[in-house]
Amino acid sequence: MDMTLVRKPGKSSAATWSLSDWYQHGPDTLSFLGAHDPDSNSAEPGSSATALPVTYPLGSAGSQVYISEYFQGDGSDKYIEIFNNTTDTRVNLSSYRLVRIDIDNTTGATNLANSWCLQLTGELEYYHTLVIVNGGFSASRLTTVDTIPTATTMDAYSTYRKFVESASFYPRAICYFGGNDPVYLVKDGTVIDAVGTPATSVSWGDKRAFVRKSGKTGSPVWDIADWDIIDTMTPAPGSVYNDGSDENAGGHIP
Ligand SMILES: [Ca+2]
Ligand SMILES: [Ca+2]
Repeated sequence: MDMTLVRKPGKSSAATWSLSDWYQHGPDTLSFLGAHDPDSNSAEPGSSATALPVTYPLGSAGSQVYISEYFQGDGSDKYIEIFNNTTDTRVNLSSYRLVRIDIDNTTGATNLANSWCLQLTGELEYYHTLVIVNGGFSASRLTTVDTIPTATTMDAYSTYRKFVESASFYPRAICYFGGNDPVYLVKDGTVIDAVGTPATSVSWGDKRAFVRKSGKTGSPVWDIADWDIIDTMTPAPGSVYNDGSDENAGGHIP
């Protein structure tokens, strides 16, 4: 049997081995190495980052709700956009979480202490987006983000809203990703969508925005071919923000 087995949440040692106690992954799946979450429901917002869903198994692809945009610009100009792809269903987000995994820029090692999980709440109207944005973003640079109505709490019924994370809450926020820190969308304990690649020091997202291509939906394993790539800054030296690179914020064409 050439595969990787990860014991399921809620399962512990048993005298008789049962395959049903284990999630089955492809051979040499290393993303769960060094961490285990005995209860995948234990990670809540504001909790310590000790029960992070880096241990969550890969699930089926997210087609109802998925990540529609990732944006990393200058400084704290960072956001993640979630899209409700259903045509007639207001989705309750309480079964969804966003997870940012901090990866060391030099060694490529996973750093759980600086990673974070955000429990989503409230409802998201069909064909609308929820934008999670770093509280330190520049309103003069991210002019489109600035115009999106702000949800005061994530309990607000959301049509085209942004949720602003605290600017002084590092690392307890999603929008503190660098160029090599993947972001996952987790539903009911399994990863249904991903931006980025785990455990590499190679930068894939620095000063870039990724906009999900029309016709593409969620995928638990990131494929850069599914995304349009936008350079948010001119190349160094003298790198400056590219005006309008956030123009896709808050809207999505599925
Ligand atoms: Ca990093
Ligand atoms: Ca968008």
